[in-house]
Amino acid sequence: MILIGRNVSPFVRRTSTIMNLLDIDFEQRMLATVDAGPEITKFNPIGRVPSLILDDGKILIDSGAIIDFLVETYDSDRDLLPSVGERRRAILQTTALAHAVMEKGVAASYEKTRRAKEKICRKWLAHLETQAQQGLLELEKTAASKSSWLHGCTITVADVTVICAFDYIFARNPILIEDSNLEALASLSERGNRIEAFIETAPKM
Ligand SMILES: N[C@@H](CCC(=O)N[C@@H](CS)C(=O)NCC(=O)O)C(=O)O
Repeated sequence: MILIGRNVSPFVRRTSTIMNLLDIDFEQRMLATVDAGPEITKFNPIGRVPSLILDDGKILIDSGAIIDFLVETYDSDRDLLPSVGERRRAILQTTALAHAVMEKGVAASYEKTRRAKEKICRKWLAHLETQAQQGLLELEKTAASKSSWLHGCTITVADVTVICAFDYIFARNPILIEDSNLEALASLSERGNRIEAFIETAPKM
């Protein structure tokens, strides 16, 4: 299988980390949306990453759809995401919130880096940053109320997504983390980043 995209993208990183946790053998093509648009568009008409090229040539797009396939195919015990029930819903809710933090963090980063300086809309940027920060504060409450991983004593898709979201914001917009008191998230990230699956995907920002 071939994963398209670099781990500086939190969406790509959550996908590659899950592939590592599931011991999947894969090649990763480190294409960046900023300078490899036409190449990336071959695998996703919208030109976004990640995409996953399967061994039979089929292509999956969007981290959520890719992870759904990976868990269904390679996680026979459904350790990363149960197939039914209340715990599944709780994991998906935490994952959705962390995914939204990623979206707002990436949008804020694009506002700053992909526009001419005089065209940056400060009000919109502040709005995006507030949204990312509110999401992190809510995730902090979840993390602070748990003694182990976010949804039980084993790591799940929620932990992976939260850690990738936290690390992305910390790298791109550290003031959002420093301004909040996110000790439980910081300690979750520290714990995750000691695992080989995360060490291998740590982005070089
Ligand atoms: N919902 C998608 C979001 C993917 C996404 O927005 N990726 C960014 C990279 S961080 C991208 O490709 N941006 C380029 C663009 O939107 O033009 C997912 O979860 O995979």
